[in-house]
Amino acid sequence: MLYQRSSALFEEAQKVIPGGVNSPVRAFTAVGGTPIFVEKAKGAYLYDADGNTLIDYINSWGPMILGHAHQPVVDAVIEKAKKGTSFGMPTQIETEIAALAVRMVPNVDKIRFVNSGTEACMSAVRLARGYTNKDKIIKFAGCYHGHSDSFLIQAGSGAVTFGTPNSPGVTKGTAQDTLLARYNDIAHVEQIVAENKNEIACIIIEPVAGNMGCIPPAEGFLQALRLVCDIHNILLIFDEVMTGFRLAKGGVQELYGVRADIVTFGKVIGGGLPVGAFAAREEIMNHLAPLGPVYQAGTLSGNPLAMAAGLAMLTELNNNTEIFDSLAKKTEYLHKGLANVMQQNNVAHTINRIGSMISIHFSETPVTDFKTAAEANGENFKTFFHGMLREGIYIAPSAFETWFLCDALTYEDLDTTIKAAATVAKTLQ
Ligand code: HOZ
Repeated sequence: MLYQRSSALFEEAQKVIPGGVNSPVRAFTAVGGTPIFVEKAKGAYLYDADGNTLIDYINSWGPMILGHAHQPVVDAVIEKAKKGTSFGMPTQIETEIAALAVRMVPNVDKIRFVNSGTEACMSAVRLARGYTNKDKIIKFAGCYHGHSDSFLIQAGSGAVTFGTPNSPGVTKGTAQDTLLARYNDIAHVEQIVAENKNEIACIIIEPVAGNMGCIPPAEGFLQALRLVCDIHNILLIFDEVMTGFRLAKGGVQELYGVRADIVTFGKVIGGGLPVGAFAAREEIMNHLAPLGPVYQAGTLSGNPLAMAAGLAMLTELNNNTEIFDSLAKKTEYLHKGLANVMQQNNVAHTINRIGSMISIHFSETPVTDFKTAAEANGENFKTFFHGMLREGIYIAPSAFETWFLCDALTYEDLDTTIKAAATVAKTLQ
């Protein structure tokens, strides 16, 4: 495959955009090489600036669960755009998507739309602090809740990919209110809670972690967290930016039968347009301005194009919940195929999977938290990434990310992917 045009475009971009990208992981720094510039995408395929076709396992980092340029979503956006693209005033479609979202998700009465997952998590924590009148929060090492200051403490995703899990620019004052726990380690959470009695407003967690590769919660872990929160009057925030409307209609709350106090969304809820949201029971949400004292606002919040894309997407997922099962089956098929080729070539590996989220760590031991994810063989990951790319398969350019499957993928695509992995596995240690 040739990347001449992508290389030239990257050169140009670097002159006017820091690192040539608007989000760091895209720069390929972690795996080396030149980022691929996309021309267009349709269904499960990306078409790049050099005329290459790639099977896409990122799907814009999650939103495109039905595949790229899905016709009902595209049509909804075009129709809306003809009527104006932003008003900064209420529109009926905001109520329509809000009503649908709160019907689909358990334990929430009201939802507020924002523009990104970062904004959703940042606002959810402010709401939790305002509601409980407490300052400290617990987050988990390797979890990523966007790039707002409180969360850039041992953060996953791009932050750890670039070796800055604690970013310069975050003040000591902010950092001291973020307490750090080990994922899947309830004893550690209990210890931190005991050491900070009556000071913790909320525990925020990716209930299925997706920013250190894919790491599902250990059995009983989410239930135990719920109990700790109930006992100590702490709000439990599920960051479902990746998992919401992807793993099930009602997300992880539905899948694991565990209730969260506040849930944050992004990605799928916007149908590929910039949308985030946070939702909770009425008594919590009513603390938000204009009803309550906790301030949060945005000119483009509830933007009509974004709402139209999100509504078309959620409507389809609500009407056809079989998609979640069919995606899970495809992901299981891919898992088995990849595991087989790695075993046949004696490559140490761990594949974690749940629903349509999957990732591979080149590790002999189970990957259950940030430490075990970070101990995996990074060189093998780089070789694997570039090998797959040469074979026409696009996976995330970092081991600290998850692959997201889309409904447009066929079993033929999956077989092509497994065949590619068989070729690449021969080059791994
Ligand atoms: N941090 C994002 C994924 N976890 C990457 C977003 C992007 O580069 O588009």
